[in-house]
Amino acid sequence: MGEDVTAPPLDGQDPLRLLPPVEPVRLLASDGTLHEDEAHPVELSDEALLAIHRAMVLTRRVDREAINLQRQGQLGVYASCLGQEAAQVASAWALDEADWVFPSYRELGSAIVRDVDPADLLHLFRGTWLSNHDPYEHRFALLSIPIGTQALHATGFAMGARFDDNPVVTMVYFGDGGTSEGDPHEAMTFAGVMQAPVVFFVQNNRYAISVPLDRQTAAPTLAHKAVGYGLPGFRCDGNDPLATYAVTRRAVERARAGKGPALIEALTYRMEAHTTSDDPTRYRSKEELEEAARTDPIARMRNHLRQRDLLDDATEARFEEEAAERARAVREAIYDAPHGDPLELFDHVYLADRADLAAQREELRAELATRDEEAGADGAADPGTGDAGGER
Ligand SMILES: Cc1ncc(C[n+]2csc(CCOP(=O)(O)OP(=O)(O)O)c2C)c(N)n1
Repeated sequence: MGEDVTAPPLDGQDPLRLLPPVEPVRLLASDGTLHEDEAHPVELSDEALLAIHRAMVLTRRVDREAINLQRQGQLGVYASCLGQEAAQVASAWALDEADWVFPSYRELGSAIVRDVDPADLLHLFRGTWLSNHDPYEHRFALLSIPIGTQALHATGFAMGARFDDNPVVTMVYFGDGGTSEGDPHEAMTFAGVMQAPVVFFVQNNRYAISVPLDRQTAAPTLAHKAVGYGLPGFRCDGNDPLATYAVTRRAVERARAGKGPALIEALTYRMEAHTTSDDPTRYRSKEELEEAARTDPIARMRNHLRQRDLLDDATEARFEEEAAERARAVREAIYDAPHGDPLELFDHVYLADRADLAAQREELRAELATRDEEAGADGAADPGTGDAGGER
């Protein structure tokens, strides 16, 4: 009692230093013109700029192929990243090779930057396996479907690295909806207290399935939430690859220098459905979509590279052809890929056996045996149909 409750924090620093400017950092106008900003230097070579564009083109082409594969019954479901290519590719580009990425289910673009074979990720959506890539080889963790859980993994990993004096930074992706979940809240609280070298990268794509941002939070912006955890908040135009890179690189560098975690809000737009199971026409208008198409990140980067004479017709055609070739390879790897034994699911949950899991395993085994018997009785089993839902 009697204490001045308005006293500044004990370290005497002004807490307002953590507040993000409300205007997001934007360096490329939608026609591709660069407006340089001394506070956000881009520092990317011409080769790197072209490589970022190439990765975005590749992401878009493979994303389209994944949707097609789902439509043909080869994937159970797929979560498209159409429109979010810059947010994903440019942010992943800001990491060093030894740094780690903790993705949600939508980060095809970041996976491509980490050289993960997209087909390896799509096995999860087919239900053949949990994912095929080696997380250690690519420093890219397995996709996380439960919203926001990966924020805890990234924070724990970053704390571990810090205890080991290993200069690794982790970056975790989650959506605007994820900011309402408990796990990112706990992760950011912990990261702030422990000064873990983790960058929380929120792709604000305006929707959590059908829930728009204004039904998600009453905060002025998502980046403002950072202050409550003692983290600096940053905002960038997530459809501007140069701004996204510059802002993320700064956050990564300060984390590596021991200055602690940060929260970045990248403003973007999910141009496809939430997943292939969703019908977005029920909650957003054609006009809104047309407006969003005008901020297309790939068109913006293409215009920029054209303006600087870094991209010509031949290079563009080569990027498109390479992307088509990769999409063909993904199709070949996924089409009719044999499903594993569903019972293997239980083998990788805990190191030691557990009675509850053993009971669930037995329940599934019995159910599958009954299904096989029924299928055998009416001759309906046809493992060659390619139906990802029915086939095991
Ligand atoms: C813990 C948990 N609750 C609910 C769901 C169902 N669910 C899947 S995606 C989603 C919305 C997520 O929205 P957002 O975090 O904005 O990410 P986006 O899908 O837009 O990339 C929900 C509620 C889930 N996967 N996990």
